[in-house]
Amino acid sequence: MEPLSSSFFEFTMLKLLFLSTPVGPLGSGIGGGVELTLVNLAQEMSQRGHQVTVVGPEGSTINHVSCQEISGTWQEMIQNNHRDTPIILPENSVLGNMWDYGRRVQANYDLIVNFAFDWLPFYLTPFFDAPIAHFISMGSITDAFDEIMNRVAIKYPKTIGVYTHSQAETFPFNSICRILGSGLDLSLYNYCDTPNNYLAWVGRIAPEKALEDAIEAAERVNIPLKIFGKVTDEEYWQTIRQNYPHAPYEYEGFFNTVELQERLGQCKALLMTPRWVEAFGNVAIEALACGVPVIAYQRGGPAEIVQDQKTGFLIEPDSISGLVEGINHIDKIERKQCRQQAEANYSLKALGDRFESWFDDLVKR
Ligand code: HBI
Repeated sequence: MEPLSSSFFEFTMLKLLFLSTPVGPLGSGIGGGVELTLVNLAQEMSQRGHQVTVVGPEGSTINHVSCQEISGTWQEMIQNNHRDTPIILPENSVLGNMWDYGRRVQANYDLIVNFAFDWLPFYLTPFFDAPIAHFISMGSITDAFDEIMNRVAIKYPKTIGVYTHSQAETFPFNSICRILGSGLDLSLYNYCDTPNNYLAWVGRIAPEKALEDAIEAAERVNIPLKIFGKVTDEEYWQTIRQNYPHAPYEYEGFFNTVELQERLGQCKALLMTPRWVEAFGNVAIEALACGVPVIAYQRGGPAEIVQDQKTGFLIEPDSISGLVEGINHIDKIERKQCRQQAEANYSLKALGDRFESWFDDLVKR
């Protein structure tokens, strides 16, 4: 007998309110990978007939989905905090204002989805009538924040979603997280079979991403490194520039998806060198979608994405000579396999299916 196809299971159409990250407007790139995940998911859910409204800081933009812009002061990036940093909210906080808006309109929605990696939405959860799903985009950073997430995880099981197992393992509530992965609109990414002799590095330019390791590896193999992404820590970037005056790198800037994929596709490999447990690494699947193999440290999200020796290389963490070895063997990887992996695991359909069934479970309860 044929197995039941997934379309056999009909989901009820939902009214969804997505509350974005408060670190900057949606579309600016300041919010890193979670911006891309939110946009992709909002568009896919709308496509499936759900009614989606996105709430974001003033200046936010998203195509084909209604967007409510909220004024106020942006939230500081939490990755600059230490374990014992207390919770900080600025005057006229955009995060506070976004959640005030959510409270006022909650009766019009079946489910609120939080994309902010911040204390306030977790603290507010019991005060809301509407159910709230929290999609968290980073690993554990501070004790105070872990504590409030843990309370929500225990009181409202399965309402916390994460990208990967390794990300979940950084939290005390790892066993009750929903693992959701990520996905892309693959039709926007062109497969490129004939790269130039360039390496790529993509991400927010900040210390936890350890761009300096990629630059050092590029210098040793003497292949130009193209750097894509927003500088979110200017001091760090200036230090890099001083420390590597002769390395063959070029800073290209921050690009939208269409422009990025065109440039990224022409590179021989993507280097991913995070010092921390990267929750996922959307840039890894963007590279794979273009046919670009990924050379990544074997920790965090990239270690769950890259198929070692098949779609890239997993390297001993923090080893520059490991990166060099990966680069020297890059021609052993078939670029077609990379695109195929993206199609199998990281399509919009795969992303939509995982989130839709999560939302459906939460609304039914
Ligand atoms: N910091 N305070 C705060 N809130 C966020 O939502 C947040 C952040 N830092 C980074 C971040 N989100 C995103 O870049 C994720 O993609 C990691």
